[in-house]
Amino acid sequence: MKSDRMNAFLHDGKGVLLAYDQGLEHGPSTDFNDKNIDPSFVMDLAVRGGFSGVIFQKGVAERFYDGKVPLIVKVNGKSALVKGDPVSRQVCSVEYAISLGAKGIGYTIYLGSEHEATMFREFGRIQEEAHERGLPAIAWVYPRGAGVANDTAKEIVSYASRSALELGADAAKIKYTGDPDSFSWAVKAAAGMKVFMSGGPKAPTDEAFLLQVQGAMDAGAAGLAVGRNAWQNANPLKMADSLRKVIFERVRVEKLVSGTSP
Ligand code: FBP
Repeated sequence: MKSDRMNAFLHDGKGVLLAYDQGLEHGPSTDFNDKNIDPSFVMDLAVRGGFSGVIFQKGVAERFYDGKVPLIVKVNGKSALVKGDPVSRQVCSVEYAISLGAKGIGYTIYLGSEHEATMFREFGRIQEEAHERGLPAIAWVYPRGAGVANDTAKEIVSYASRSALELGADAAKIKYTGDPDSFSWAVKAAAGMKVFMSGGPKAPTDEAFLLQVQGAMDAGAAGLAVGRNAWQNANPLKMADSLRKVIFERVRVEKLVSGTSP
């Protein structure tokens, strides 16, 4: 039966994780401003915003992780500069991530890439090592490459969550399909493995983003792993507060927005 390795990141089975590896994945000029380019700003947001986990690459963890929120170290990564079907290779060992304080190991798999076999094999090794050490292996499963036409289609997103299950992940971070109905199929495909909605680029309004999160939760997600929609927000603590209400208390977004939430 499934284990409770994810418990370090969950309250009543739900969690909200703050992701900050975009400096490598996208480059600082794409996503950062004068405030959020400083990893201390995001570490502080993770603590004061009540996040259930924070996600760093090892270099940021080494210098900025303060131990106050459970840590996930992303152990693979790539830049946005390489073209063609993506491959993201290991850049940090499980052992080293643990020495930095990691309570979870993160790994991105580009499902459908011509290099997926490389990432499957590497994730397999990392997942086994993480489990031997009692840590969860969290798979970012992003369908991508020439063979993937629409990475938010129901059949593609459910393929992502199911692949994470089959590959032994304790949780999968997947893109939102756009509505609770179709996302619930991706949750079902995960067969009890925890599913986290991936935040994505900043939504036009706070309400629009919160509605996506609500939709994912209505569909049975365990929570959210968010980066840009949190630390790019003009008032990130208020956004964090709203996310906690939607995820943990299941306050409806309409109530939050009209200011009549309990
Ligand atoms: P966001 O909420 O900012 O989308 O962060 C989630 C995340 O998975 C990050 O961990 C990662 O850096 C980024 O998205 C990758 O985005 P993409 O591959 O879609 O460009």
